[in-house]
Amino acid sequence: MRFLHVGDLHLGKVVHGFSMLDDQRVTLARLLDDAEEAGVDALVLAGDLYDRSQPSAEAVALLDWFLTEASERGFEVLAIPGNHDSAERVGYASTLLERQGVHVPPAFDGSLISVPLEDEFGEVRFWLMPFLRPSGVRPLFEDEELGGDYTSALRVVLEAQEIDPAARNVLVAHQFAISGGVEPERSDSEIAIGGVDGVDVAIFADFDYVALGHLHHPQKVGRDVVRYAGSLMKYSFSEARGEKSAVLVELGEKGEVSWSLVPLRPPHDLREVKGPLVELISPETLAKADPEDYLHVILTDEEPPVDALARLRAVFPRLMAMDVENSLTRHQADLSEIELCAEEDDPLELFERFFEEQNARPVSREQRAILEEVFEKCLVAEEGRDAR
Ligand SMILES: [Mn+2]
Repeated sequence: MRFLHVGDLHLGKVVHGFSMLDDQRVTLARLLDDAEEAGVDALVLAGDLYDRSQPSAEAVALLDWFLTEASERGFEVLAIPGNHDSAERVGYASTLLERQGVHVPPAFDGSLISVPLEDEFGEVRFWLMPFLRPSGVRPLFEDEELGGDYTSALRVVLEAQEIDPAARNVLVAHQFAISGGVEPERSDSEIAIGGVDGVDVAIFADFDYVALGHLHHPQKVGRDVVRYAGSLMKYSFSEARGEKSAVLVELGEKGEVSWSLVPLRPPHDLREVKGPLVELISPETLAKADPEDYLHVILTDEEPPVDALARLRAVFPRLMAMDVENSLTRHQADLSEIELCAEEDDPLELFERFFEEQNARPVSREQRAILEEVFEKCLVAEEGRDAR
């Protein structure tokens, strides 16, 4: 049995004003080709299918296309809603979809649906656990004394299912998994659930493979076969370094699990570049990496040209953000320590001190002349008003 485990799709996501829809479609199309080439039996989608609980019509159309295409190529699809999804909306028509080999759980009522798939060694059960919060579990298990922690809530849910530990079982879940108190690596495009959201992977001991969604950086948690596939694409600058992948999992007889990473192939990368403007837009630099990529530019010029943004946009059509990092910005980091006392000081002197704190240099003689003139005019105007 071979399946491809894919993490957070976030269809319809907008990153720094850029819709990811077109790139998501291309990435998914390439993924389907890779799945076909690898000869997989199933696609596992571990939650956050959409970026929002009320996705746009375009995002819905994209998932529609993807599921139809996957089904037409003969893949079984096992999908769960994540914390970004509305479980009810994602579960729409799930009974009908099941007949086409697309398995999505209906709204959670205390029992998990499990999908049996067959191979030469017998049956593999895929357990589909939608994203759960303790508050959603407690009312369904009133005999248990459940607190607010995720581990106990999910343990109760799993213990209530008839899972045969001697058979082959795969869990699909969308939670914040931790192992022995060690927290995995996070990214900025995830939304922290907050509080005691960690789920100890010890409660997943009966599963031969745990296909996780929620964290956007591909990684294992504890056992090698408890994995986050990571997100479909890079959705924040904190993900610029590192690559995205899906996990190709192969199950043999009970106890035999192997896996490898299948790199995802988005049409444009998301990168961070840093340096002086002239260097960043020089032909040499532009030849080294695709200027059509999504970019976060960090300018290091001491005095960035006023038209820097326009010049960057002229060569980088997918410029997402521009920041400046120089002696001035470094200095401003500790500006909060300035103490200015407006009561006692001469306004001009006060301004000079402020200028120096902010710019890390005193006002020049020319600037001082201009300041004197401006302050003089202000004072005259104010006295005039007072006299009236
Ligand atoms: Mn996510």
